Amino acid sequence: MYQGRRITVVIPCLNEEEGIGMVLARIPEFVDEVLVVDNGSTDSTALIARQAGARVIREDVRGYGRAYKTGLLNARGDIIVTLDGDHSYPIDAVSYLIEALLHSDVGFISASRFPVQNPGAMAFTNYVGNIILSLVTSVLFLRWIRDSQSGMWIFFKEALEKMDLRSDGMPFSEEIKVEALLHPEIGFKEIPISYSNRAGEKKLRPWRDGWHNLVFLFRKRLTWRRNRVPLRTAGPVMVHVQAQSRRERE
Ligand SMILES: Nc1nc2c(ncn2[C@@H]2O[C@H](COP(=O)(O)OP(=O)(O)O)[C@@H](O)[C@H]2O)c(=O)[nH]1
Ligand SMILES: [Mg+2]
Repeated sequence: MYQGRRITVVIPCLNEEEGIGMVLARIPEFVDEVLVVDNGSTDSTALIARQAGARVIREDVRGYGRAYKTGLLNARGDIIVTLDGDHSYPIDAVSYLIEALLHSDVGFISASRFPVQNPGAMAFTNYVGNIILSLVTSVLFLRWIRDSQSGMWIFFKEALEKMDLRSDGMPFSEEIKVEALLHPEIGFKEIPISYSNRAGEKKLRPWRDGWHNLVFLFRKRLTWRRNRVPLRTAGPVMVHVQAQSRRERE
């Protein structure tokens, strides 16, 4: 519990046995629930996570977005914090970022890895790719975003009811930010964090994933419908309206 709010940390993991133990050991005491979504790992990620006290949820269908969808559906907290299982995001910043969320007027905070504080932590190809994808996102959706690919987010769970999240793959990261950015009732803000070298082997394939993420942004822009949910409507009604409009679209 943090100031009367239940906190859930969601971590998608695909073979992260080298990092997950270090991540879980540093999760603050006030976190109520830690969900590790094991995306079909063939190493001891699940075992290490269970031993460290996390709830492990198995999701056999591969994909970063798919793992997140499963984790978020199972999250019971009022506030959700996400990060990678590779020990690259600053766990020590969790309390500070929750404070920032509670004291801001937005429902979604993304932890920005820019400006880069530790140049060795991000390969040059990834750096350039991140800049291009963030610029394209900013131009397409007419909102400034510095790090569209960050995997660390802090948000009120109720924001999920207002989102239309479709990607099962790496574009999920940019998609959730675009949904928060554009929804007038959520609100979006970025706060810089320090980012470190990942432990274990990289899962991201820069060229392939970069290209998919770029194409996804254009498709998202073309299918985006403004005000598809009415403003100032209560949660359950909103879900209903959103479900209707989604059916209309199909
Ligand atoms: N790329 C990828 N990552 C996954 C998948 N399922 C879970 N993950 C986890 O998602 C996080 C992000 O992947 P990572 O390689 O660290 O990407 P990067 O941080 O963008 O370089 C890691 O904790 C992965 O273990 C998947 O199918 N693909
Ligand atoms: Mg990572």
